[in-house]
Formats: sequence, C-alpha cells, structure tokens
Amino acid sequence: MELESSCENVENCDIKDKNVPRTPSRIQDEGKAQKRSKQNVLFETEINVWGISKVFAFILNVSYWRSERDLIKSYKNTVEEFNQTINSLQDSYTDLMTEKHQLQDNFNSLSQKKLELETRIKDLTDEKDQLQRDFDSLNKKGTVCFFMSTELKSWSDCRQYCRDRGADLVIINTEEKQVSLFSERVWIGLSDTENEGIMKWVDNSPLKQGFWFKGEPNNSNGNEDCIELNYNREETGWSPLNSWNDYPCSEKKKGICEK
Ligand code: 2F8
Ligand code: CA
Repeated sequence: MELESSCENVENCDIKDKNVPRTPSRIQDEGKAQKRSKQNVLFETEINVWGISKVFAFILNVSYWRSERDLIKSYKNTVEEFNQTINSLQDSYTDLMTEKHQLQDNFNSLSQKKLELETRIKDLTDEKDQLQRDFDSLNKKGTVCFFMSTELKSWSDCRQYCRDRGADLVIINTEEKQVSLFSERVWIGLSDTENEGIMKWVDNSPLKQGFWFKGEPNNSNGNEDCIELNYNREETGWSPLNSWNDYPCSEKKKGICEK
C-alpha cells in the first residue's frame, strides 16, 4: 500500500526508491504499479480528450446557435423588407390603375371628339366641293359685273360709256336682278326706239317680263322711247318690282352697265 501511494507515477517511484534493493517481488510490484500508472494516464488522457471534445462541441454549438440566430434575424429583416416592397408595389399598382382609368376616360372622350371632327370635316368638305362646283359653273357662264356711269348722259351716251368699257346697259330679266339694282333713277338697256311699242333689249332680245310703274309705259308727249329704272311717285304706290318708266331718250341720267 505504501508503494501504491508513493508511486503515483513511474518517475517518482524511481526517485524515492532509488536506494531500496530491488527484489523480484519488488520488481513485480513496480511492474504492476507501472502498469496501473499507465492505465491511469490513459484514463486521464481519455477524460481530457472527452472534456476537450465536449468543450469544442459546446463552442461549435454556441457558434452554430449564433449563426442560426443571425440567420433568423437576417431572414426576419428580409421578410420585413419584402413586405414593405410588396406594400409599396401595391400602392404603386393602385395609383397606376387610377391613372390608367383616367387615361382611358380621356382616350374615350378624345375618340368621340375625333369622330365628331371627322364628321364635321366631311360636311365641310362636301360643302366646299359644292361651292367649288357652283364657282366653276359661274366661271363657265362668265363673271358678271355692274357699274354705274359717273356723269349724267343721254340714253345713247350712257350706252356708249358702257361699251367703251367692254360692257353695255344692263338687261333685267329676273326679279332678283330687278330688286338688287333698285337704287336711284338710271337708264337701263331697254328701248322701243326702232318700233314704237315694241320694247327690245340692247342684245336685241324682246322684253318678256316688265317691272313697270303703274300706268307706264305711256309714251308721254309721244317721245318716250327709253326706259329708266326707279321711277318714284310715292303717292301712287311705288315699289321695287314696279318702278320702270319710259322717258325721253335725250334726258340726262346715269346708266347701269353690265359686263
Ligand atoms: O316727265 C315725264 C314723265 O311725266 C310724268 O311723270 C311725272 C308721267 N307720269 C304720268 O303721266 C302719270 C311720266 O309717265 C312721264 O314719263
Ligand atoms: Ca312715261
């Protein structure tokens, strides 16, 4: 027992028992002791390895938990950011849909206006084409121009005045023309100079419709062969469609020329 307690390891045994004589039983004991000592060393080494491995395992666990915790935290942040992004996208989508509806309304309104304008353009184009046709038709007939002599002249001198300007005294063959020329007392292109009572226009065409003043033509004093327009005696009911009078051709008046 003393040996066991004093020889916990081989080196100590060697030092303490240096002067003790080495008998066979002692050698045997020392062998046993050395064997036990080696077993103890192995046992302690195993314990140490086991402990160190446990510590390493613990450290590994801790770092694993920490990385897990960081991962979860990071995941939570990512989820939060993702939710914020979704909310933001949802708001943007709602705004865009509202804008889209407004644009659709504007588009519909503009389409309607476009249709109306196209219809209006078509109407105006038709009207323009009709006016162009009327204009061309009038051009074929020739442009009509009226003008009045500036001085008072006899019927013949007035006619000459017109002819000097490429025109002649006016021929009135419609109510519209009669009404439109209604102004002052002037010579027109009608006379019965050649044959009394047979009225002729300056182009030698016969009179078909006259716009005479009441009681005219009367060839007063037997020498009224030229016709004036707008003879006016208010007390006898003068009017635009009843205003012609035969009058002495030598009397001086203005005349209406037609070109
Ligand atoms: O001066 C000629 C003119 O004289 C009269 O009018 C003022 C005659 N009217 C009547 O007799 C009703 C005109 O016929 C005539 O031309
Ligand atoms: Ca007369």
